[in-house]
Amino acid sequence: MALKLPKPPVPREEDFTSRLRGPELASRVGLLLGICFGVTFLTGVWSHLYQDQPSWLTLPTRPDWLYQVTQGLHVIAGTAAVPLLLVKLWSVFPKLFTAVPWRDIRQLAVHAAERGSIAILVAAAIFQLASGLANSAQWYPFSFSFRSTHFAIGWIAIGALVLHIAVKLPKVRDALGRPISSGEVDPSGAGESAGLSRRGLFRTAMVASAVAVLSVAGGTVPWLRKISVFSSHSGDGPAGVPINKSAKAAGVTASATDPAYVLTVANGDRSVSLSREELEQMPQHSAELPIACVEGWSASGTWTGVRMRDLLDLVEVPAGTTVFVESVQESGPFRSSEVRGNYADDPLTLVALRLNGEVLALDHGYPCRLIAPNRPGVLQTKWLGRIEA
Ligand SMILES: Nc1nc2c(c(=O)[nH]1)N[C@H]1C(S)=C(S)[C@@H](COP(=O)(O)O)O[C@H]1N2
Ligand SMILES: [Mo]
Repeated sequence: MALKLPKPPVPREEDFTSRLRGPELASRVGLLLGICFGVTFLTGVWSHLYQDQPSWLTLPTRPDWLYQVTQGLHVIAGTAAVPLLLVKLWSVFPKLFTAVPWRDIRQLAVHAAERGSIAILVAAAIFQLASGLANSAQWYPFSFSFRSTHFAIGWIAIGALVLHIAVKLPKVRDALGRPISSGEVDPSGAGESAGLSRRGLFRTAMVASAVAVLSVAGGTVPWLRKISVFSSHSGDGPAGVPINKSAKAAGVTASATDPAYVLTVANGDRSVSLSREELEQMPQHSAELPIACVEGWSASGTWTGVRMRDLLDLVEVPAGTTVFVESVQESGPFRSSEVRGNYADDPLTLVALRLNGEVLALDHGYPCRLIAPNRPGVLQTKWLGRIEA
């Protein structure tokens, strides 16, 4: 005979009695969260503009550190949002159990619309933070394309957020106007001062957020490197600059060290091929420029090599022409990139042969690599084999 167990009771909203919860806390954490999401959205769209540059848009080559700063902000704001989102979700959790107005069809429709939009917001926010963190740790436990998915869900998240703020604005205004501790009554009757206060919880959330930021910010801020335990690229690479993809991983070791290696510069049917020695004999220029990886780390170095413009002059490429650079790497999404005319002509855009005074390491792109100001790391193509107008 089957034993019939009583169903565990579903809690009601009133069953959650923590005095720490309340709109005063939810709205304050929500405000900080809104700022973080706003910053990540704007800096994220900015980053996509560089990587899928529309033909009508000319991005500036200066200031040379601009992309490094916007991408650093993107990762920092996203990381800061993680503890805030957890506290925010906890603070409104009992709302999941508010009574459903089954009897009134209109109220039911309003209820369903509100619930549905919040479900989309929460799911999108969790997805963005989780996928962004995984990407900055270079961990891809998913099979979808990170970049296009993170971009698409970013629009959904910001849309749902704007809707949410619009709906809650009157409530939020009220709650922000009241002191954070208002209505904070301990149901046990122990009084306001017992245990953690709502203000204490809010401060703890901000501290947790700051700690999270410090744990990754060393990937961008050199003097934080030592304490950034979660920054995946805090270690040094050759010449003091981290490596993103090694020559071995890219499968270029043989072709990059081949004694017959040449860099070909082509413009229609005109072309020249230069060995590494011939590149070294051309006028050399130095520039201090960062590599700013979209995965959240960045590092500056002094790069020395030949100006892109000088190479293009060898085959009479007119000023302002967009060129393509191609790696000897045979496959992989970052094996080539487009260099717009204003970038190709900029005197800081180099085909680098050296980094910080040393011959470019094989992993940094030996025999030569592109380095240009204000440009995402993924577009700083390594192991160049061909430049084509
Ligand atoms: N050919 C080629 N170039 C490439 C890559 C690559 O995978 N293949 N990775 C890019 C990325 S994502 C970054 S961040 C920079 C990193 O350069 P570094 O390894 O010298 O620091 O190289 C870029 N150039
Ligand atoms: Mo990168």
